[in-house]
Amino acid sequence: MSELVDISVVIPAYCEEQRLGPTLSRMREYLTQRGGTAEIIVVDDGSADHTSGVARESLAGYPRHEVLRNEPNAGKGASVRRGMLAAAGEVVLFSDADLSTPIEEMEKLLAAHAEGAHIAVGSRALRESRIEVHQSRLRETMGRCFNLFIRAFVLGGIRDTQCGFKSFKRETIVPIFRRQTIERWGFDVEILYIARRLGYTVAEVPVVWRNDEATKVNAGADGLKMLREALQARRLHRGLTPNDRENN
Ligand SMILES: Nc1nc2c(ncn2[C@@H]2O[C@H](COP(=O)(O)OP(=O)(O)O)[C@@H](O)[C@H]2O)c(=O)[nH]1
Ligand SMILES: [Mg+2]
Repeated sequence: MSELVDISVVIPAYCEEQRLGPTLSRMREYLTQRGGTAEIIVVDDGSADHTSGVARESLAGYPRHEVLRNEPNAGKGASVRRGMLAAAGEVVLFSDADLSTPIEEMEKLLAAHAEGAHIAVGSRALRESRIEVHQSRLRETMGRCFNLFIRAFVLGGIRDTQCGFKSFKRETIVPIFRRQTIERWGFDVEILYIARRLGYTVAEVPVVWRNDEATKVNAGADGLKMLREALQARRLHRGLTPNDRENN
């Protein structure tokens, strides 16, 4: 691995030639003005458009960056896993390509790490969360139902498992992401469940959310599949204990 940096930002991107350019410019600008060392990793997930080209162009000249590409499309979960395992940050954040949670919200996650959390997850479901642009009514309702189900049957204590803005301290990354098996939308629940079994502390942090209406998620079909995957994750990892942190 290359030398460590303060923070890595991993962006899974599937057919994002429209949204990725502005996102990367904003991230570059923000990370540059905040100082310290940072790297940006884009994982182009077998996009049929110019996602990789846009990523390379937008990141040209930025000191530390990487554009990885899956061939063919493998899923958001698979892409996040690949980026996380390639990252060199003391803290590694993954963020959606549409910046629905603005990049400056990372300071709130970093504050949670500074207070001792191994993992910090952005949340749209806390009283202090600020939803400036909502998802569709249907999507929001399905998200609520999904979270209720997850809370009851898989992972108590976390109100929003699905926000695409989560950060991890270096030491947790290999133990968690090497064990991740779910390659599509259900992966968030799996990595949080593994984290819980391994005894890592997870802080749920209220963030700003400005929904971008373009979406690749199909609330019905993907939602059902995610429920199945969450139960599968529980079955698969329920035997893990904190002693397994070392054996991965
Ligand atoms: N790697 C990968 N990422 C995807 C895929 N579909 C969507 N994404 C990424 O996942 C993130 C969230 O997608 P988005 O369509 O905004 O979902 P929504 O905001 O939850 O409706 C974005 O960064 C997308 O580029 C996929 O098949 N593979
Ligand atoms: Mg989105």
